[in-house]
Amino acid sequence: MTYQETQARPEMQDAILRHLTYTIGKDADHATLHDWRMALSFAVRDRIVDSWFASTRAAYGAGAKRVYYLSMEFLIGRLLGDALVNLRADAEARAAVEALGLDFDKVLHDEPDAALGNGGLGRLAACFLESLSTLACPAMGYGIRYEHGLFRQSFEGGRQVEEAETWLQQRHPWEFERPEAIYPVGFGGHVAEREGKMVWTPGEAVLAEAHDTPVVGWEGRWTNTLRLWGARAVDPLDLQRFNYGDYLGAAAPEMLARSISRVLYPDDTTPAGKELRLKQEYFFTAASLHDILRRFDSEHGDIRALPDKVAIQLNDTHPAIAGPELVRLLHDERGLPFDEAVDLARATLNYTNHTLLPEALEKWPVDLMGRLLPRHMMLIERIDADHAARHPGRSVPIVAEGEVNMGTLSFVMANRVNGVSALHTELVKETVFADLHALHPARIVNQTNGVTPRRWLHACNPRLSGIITGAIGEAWVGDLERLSEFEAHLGDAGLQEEIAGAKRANKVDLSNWVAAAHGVSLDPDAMFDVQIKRIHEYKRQHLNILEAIALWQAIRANPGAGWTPRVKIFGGKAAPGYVFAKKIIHLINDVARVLNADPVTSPYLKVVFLPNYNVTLAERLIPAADLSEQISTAGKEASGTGNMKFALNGALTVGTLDGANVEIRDHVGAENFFLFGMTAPEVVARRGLHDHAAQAIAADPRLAAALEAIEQGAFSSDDPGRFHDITGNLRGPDYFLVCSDFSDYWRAQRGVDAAYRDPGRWTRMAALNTARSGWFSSDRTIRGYMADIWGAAPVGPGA
Ligand code: 26W
Repeated sequence: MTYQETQARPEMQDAILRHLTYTIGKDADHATLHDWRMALSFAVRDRIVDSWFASTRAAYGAGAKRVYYLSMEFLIGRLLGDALVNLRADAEARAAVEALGLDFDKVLHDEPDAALGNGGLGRLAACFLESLSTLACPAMGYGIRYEHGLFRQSFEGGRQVEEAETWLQQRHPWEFERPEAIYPVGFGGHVAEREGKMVWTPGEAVLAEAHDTPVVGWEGRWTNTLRLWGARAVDPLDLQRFNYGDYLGAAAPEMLARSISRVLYPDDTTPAGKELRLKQEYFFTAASLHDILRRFDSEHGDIRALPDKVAIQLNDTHPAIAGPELVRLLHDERGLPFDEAVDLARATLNYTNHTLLPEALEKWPVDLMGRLLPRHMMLIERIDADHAARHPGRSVPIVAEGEVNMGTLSFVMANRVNGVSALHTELVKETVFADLHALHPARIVNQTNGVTPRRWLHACNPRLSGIITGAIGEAWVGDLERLSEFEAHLGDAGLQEEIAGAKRANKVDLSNWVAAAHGVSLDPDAMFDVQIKRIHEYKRQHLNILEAIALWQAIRANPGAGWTPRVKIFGGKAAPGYVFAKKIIHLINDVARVLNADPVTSPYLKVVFLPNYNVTLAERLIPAADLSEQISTAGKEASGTGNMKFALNGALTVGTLDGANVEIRDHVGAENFFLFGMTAPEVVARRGLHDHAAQAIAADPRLAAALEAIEQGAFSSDDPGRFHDITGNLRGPDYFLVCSDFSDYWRAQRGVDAAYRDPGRWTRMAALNTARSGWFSSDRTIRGYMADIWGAAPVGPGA
C-alpha cells in the first residue's frame, strides 16, 4: 500500500477542475487545451509532493549517504505522462480527462519537451534520476535551467535550419522556485595572500537561483529532486543609467548575468571552447558544491566525514572544475591542510567518461582559466605538482602546452573513473587514460549504460507492455530482468500473433502520424528501418544512405526480384557548426526526394528524414521500429542507449561490435542480431592501409556505382557538385571506414531482408530481443554505481 493509497485523495476530476479554477483562473467553458494540460499537471503534482516530502524527511531521518549527479545536461523530454505512469494514475487521469470531454492524448501532447541536453549523455542523466528514485536512493541531480534548450530543427530545401527552442515561454508546472537557495558565484578578479592564506577576490559575481523539479520513481514510493540553477544579476537594474535614459545600459547587468543560463551549447562532440561555456560549467558546479556543503553542515559536524556521507558523480568532464573548487572550499575557506583537502575531495568525487573522440575531450587555455578562475588555476597547478610528486617520473600532466586537460584533472581528482560499456572501458584503459591507468590500476571500473523501462517500454509501448504483463505479471516494470520469464511463453503461437499484431498497430499509428504531420505515406507492412541519433561521421548515417542508393540501383536494375519492402527512417540533429554532418542531412533529404518519387522503386524502398528529433519523437518511433541501425565505426560509440531501447521494444539490430552492441548481442544471442563490419582492432589495422577506401571501392561495384550516382548529381540535378566533399572524403581519408565496411553491411542487410520475409522467424527473434534485454535497465546500472562507486544504499520501505 503506497503512501498515496492511504490518503483519501480528492477525485482526479475534482482536482483538475479545482486547479483550472484557482490555479489557472479559468472556467471550464473558456479553458484552452493548454489550460487543461496545466490544470491536470498541477493536480498530478499535488500527489507527487506528498511522496517528495516523505522522501526528504526519510533521507534526513536516516542520515543516509547522498548521491549528487552533476551534469550540464538533462534530456528530460515530457514529464506529465511519465509522472502519471509512475504514480499508477494514468488510467484514472485518462478517465477523468475524457469525462471532462477532452482528448487525453491531445492534452498530453500540449506539453513541450524539456530539451536540456544534446543526446546520449543528457538522456542517460535523465534515466539515471528516475532509477535513483525508483531504487529509493537519496540523490539529487544538479544542472542548469537553460531558458532555451536544444535548438528546434526544420528543413529548408533539404538543409537543416536551427531556431531557438522556447520551452520556458509558457509556465512550467513541474518546477518550484527556491528563492531561499540562492548563492553568489564569482568570476575573474585576483588572488592575494593574507596572513598565510590565499584569498580570492572575484572581479564580478552573479547569483545562482535554484529551481527544483521532483523526480518520482516507479509506484511513487520515493521522490528525489532535480535542482537546476538559473543565473541572475546581483543588482538587476542600473538605476543611474536608467535615469539618464540609457535603458539598454541599465538592463545590461541583468542581461549579462542571465546569458550564463540562457542557452544550451548544441555541440555534442567538439567543445565550443567559448568563455561563456566555461562560465556555465563553473557557475552550476560552484552553486551545487555550495549547496551540497550547506546541506552536509546542516546534518553532520565534521567535514572529514564528507566522503562517508556524500558521493558526487561528474557526468563527463563538463563539471571537472569541481575538483579545484572543492579543494578551494576545504582548504581556502575551511582551513584544511592542502593535502588533506585534496584527499577528501578525491574520496568524494567520481568521473564518468562518455567518449574517446579526441576532439571531444575538453582542454581550456591556461590564460583563459587563469583570468576567469585565477585561484582555481593556482590550485590546478598545485594539484598537478602534488600528483607528479606522488608519482616521480611517471606522472601525466594536467597542464601541458598551455592548456588545462580536463580529462586528466577529472581522473586525478576522482575516487573512481568509469566507462559506459565493457568495450569502451577497456578502450579507455588502453588509449585515452592508458598512462593514468598504469599509475592507478584499480581506479577505472565499468558501468554499462542502461535505460529506464518505465518511459522506454511500459509508457511508450502500452501494447507490448500489456502483452508482457498478461504473460508474466507486471513485476518486470520495477525489476526488468524478470523479462526473461517471458521467453518461456514464446512457444505459444497465439502470443506470437499478439506480439506481431502489437508491432503492426504501432507502425500504423506511426504511419498515420507521419502522414498527418509530414504528408508522407508509409506502408505499415514494409520493414521500418530506423536510424535516430545525433548526426556524426562516426555514427555513419552516410553509410546507411549509401546502402539505400545501392539498393535503389539494384531494384531499378531488377524490379521483379522479390524485394523486401523497406522504409528507411532517419532522425537527428547536427551541431550547427558541423558542416560535414549538415551535408549528410542534405544528402539524405535529396536522396529521399528522388527515391520516393520513383514509381519503379518506391513500392519497395522509401526514405524519410523526420525533422526535430527529440525524446518525444523517439517515444513515437521506437515502438514502431523493426530494424535498429547501430552502425558506428567500431571503437567510436562509447555505449549507445538507443540500441537498448530498440531491443527492449522488439526491434532487431543491424550493427557493429561497438559500444554496448557487444553486450546486447551477448544477451540476445548472436542468432538474433545482424552483425557486420570490422572490430575495433581491425579498424585500427585497416587505417594503416593508406588507400583502404580506394581498395574497397575497387572491390565492390555496388559501392562504386552508388558513389558515382552522387557525384553525377543524380540526387542534386540542380547542383551536381553539391556532395563532392562527401564523396571526396569517402574516396580519400574516409577516416570512419565507410567504404571498407560497405560490402559487409550490404551482406548483412540482405540477410535482414531474408529474415523479414519469414514473419514467424522475425517475430520470434524480436520477442527474444525483448525477453533477453532486461539487463539493460538503468536500475541495474544504478545498482552498480551504488555498490561499486558510491557506497550508497536505498532508504525507506524495502530498503
Ligand atoms: C563539450 C562538448 C561535448 C558535449 C557532450 C562533448 C561530449 C559530449 C558527450 C560526452 C557526448 C555524448 O553524449 N556521448 C554519448 O554518451 C552516451 C551516454 O553514455 C553514450 O551512450 C554514447 O555512446 C556517447 O556518444
